[in-house]
Amino acid sequence: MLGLDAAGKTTILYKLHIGEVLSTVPTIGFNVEKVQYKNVVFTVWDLMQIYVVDSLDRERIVKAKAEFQAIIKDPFMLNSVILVFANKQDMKGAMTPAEVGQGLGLFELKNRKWHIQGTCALKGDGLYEGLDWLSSTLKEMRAAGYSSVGPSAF
Ligand code: G3D
Ligand code: MG
Repeated sequence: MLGLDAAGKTTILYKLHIGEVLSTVPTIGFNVEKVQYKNVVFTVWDLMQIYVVDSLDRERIVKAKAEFQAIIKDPFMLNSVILVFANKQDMKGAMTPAEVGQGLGLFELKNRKWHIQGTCALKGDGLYEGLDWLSSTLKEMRAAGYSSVGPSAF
């Protein structure tokens, strides 16, 4: 999970580890390298990337875009699926998920599986919708024959 400082990463991880959501959804297990959700184990570093954006911070979206584009163009990231959390949707004046997607250059991405999800990490809103997308997308990819995902030359 990546994103600029104060985007909400720690808050999201807190919610997913030990927050109230976890106590009501006991099927979730998390550790640094692997995420298990609905019987699908995600190996975080090779299958997916979660990028968190502070939707309130219009000034830093340019910086967030530069960081995001550098990450997803890394050779090790070329086949990974990308989930973007447009966080802090509870705040008045926040960019909509579509505006965040525009700001990051998501809509110009070719041949990548991506999804943008509005979230409020403080309440946990949207986090599970995002993980549901990852879960079903990774299942589809496995069904299509990807046993592991990485640069095709390897
Ligand atoms: P980071 O780990 O990406 O650096 P944090 O970000 O999770 O530490 O969050 C930075 C600040 O944003 C924290 O505020 C946190 O409470 C707040 N925050 C995170 N997610 C949300 C959200 O969805 N809505 C709102 N309104 N605030 C959020 P503090 O005051 O503790 O620095
Ligand atoms: Mg943090």
